[in-house]
Amino acid sequence: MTIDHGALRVDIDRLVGRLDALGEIGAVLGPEGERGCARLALTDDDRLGRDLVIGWMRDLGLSVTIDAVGNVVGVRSGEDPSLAPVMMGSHIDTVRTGGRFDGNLGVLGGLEVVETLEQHGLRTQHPVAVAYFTNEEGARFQPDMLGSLVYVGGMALEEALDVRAADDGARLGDELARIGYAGPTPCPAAGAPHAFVELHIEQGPVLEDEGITIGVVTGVQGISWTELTITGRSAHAGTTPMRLRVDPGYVAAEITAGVRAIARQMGGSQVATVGRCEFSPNLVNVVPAKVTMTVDLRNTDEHLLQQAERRFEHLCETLAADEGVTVERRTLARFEPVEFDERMVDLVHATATRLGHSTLRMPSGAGHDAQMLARVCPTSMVFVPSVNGLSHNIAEFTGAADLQAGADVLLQVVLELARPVDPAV
Ligand code: HGY
Ligand code: MN
Ligand code: MN
Repeated sequence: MTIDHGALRVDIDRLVGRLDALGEIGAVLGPEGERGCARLALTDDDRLGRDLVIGWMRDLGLSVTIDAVGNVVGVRSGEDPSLAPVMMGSHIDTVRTGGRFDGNLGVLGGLEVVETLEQHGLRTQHPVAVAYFTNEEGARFQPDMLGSLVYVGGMALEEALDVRAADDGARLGDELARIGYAGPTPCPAAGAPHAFVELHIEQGPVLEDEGITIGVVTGVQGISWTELTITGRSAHAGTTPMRLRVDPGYVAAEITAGVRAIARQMGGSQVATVGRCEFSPNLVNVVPAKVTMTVDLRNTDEHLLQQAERRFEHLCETLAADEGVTVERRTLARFEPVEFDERMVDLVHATATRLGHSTLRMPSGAGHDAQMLARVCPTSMVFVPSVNGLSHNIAEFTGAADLQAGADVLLQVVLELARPVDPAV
């Protein structure tokens, strides 16, 4: 039977149906009708989401493996089993104020590609795989992209299993066992995929601002996460003169403003964020004893990111000396910028153009599992627009037409890489 491979398109209603079903697990409904999602890694909701997706994988006849850090891979056999699979994938864990598309689209878009191939009885030379990786967000356990980092051999399994959760101190390995996802498959993975393609929402405003449908992702910017523990001296808020205070709360505020100033002065792609800041004892009439906070610095250029890190470090040292506090630093994540394989980027670009979509080559501001898979195989990403540029926000949204465009590009890219057995028309 001959099939016009180039004319194949995904079933957008089926894809949106799965996105909605998965989005109901850990659903967070907002006052304006926003429909977000909170499924922090290795929580009971994460387990429910994992179970649901594995069920869909098995319904599609995929052979499913779970590895020792909880990464799940479903494989559709190819004509030549000796060939490495073309892999699609992303993550299904979310941040606490997450949306229904971040990560989920890359996994469920991959399942939709598989189901479209099944539906048309289309066989491929290479096996085709769909994966979801553990703890991509890094919201509960750091670093982010932990599962895919272990998968590619960038972090030792034992080290990953011993990571403690930022919220309740739970050990990652214990949580993995508790939810039943400490799998038997060894990691790092025995062999690398033939190629890896990740469909993802942009999570920023660029595509929407420029009226572009497909982001052709050229790489991922560098990430530097630091946790600071600032220790001062708790004292009475009423009786302690300002000149006698050793106030970590003041230092935390100066660091928050200071890293923002560094990013503003450096310009370009430099960004700086203080996302977590916890006072202790956190009481209205007590000069704090201690503050724990995080600083997230990113830049597309490694040298500029190092420059931002040096300026941040100098700021901490100067404030500590002036106020008399101690500042302990702990690196939570540090990844250099990644450039994707030029041929893969060109393939995404040519495919999106062939399908008639507007395109823009762009780096990713967010971290993704693709930046880890790029260490072991040719990798690229397909972006679709985020309404109002919002993500890590329960108002995150991408319309069906853009979802369809992204999934169709994914389908055609994977077809090109996996090589159909049936002759094209
Ligand atoms: O932080 C990030 O960029 C990703 O969402 N983990
Ligand atoms: Mn993501
Ligand atoms: Mn995210």
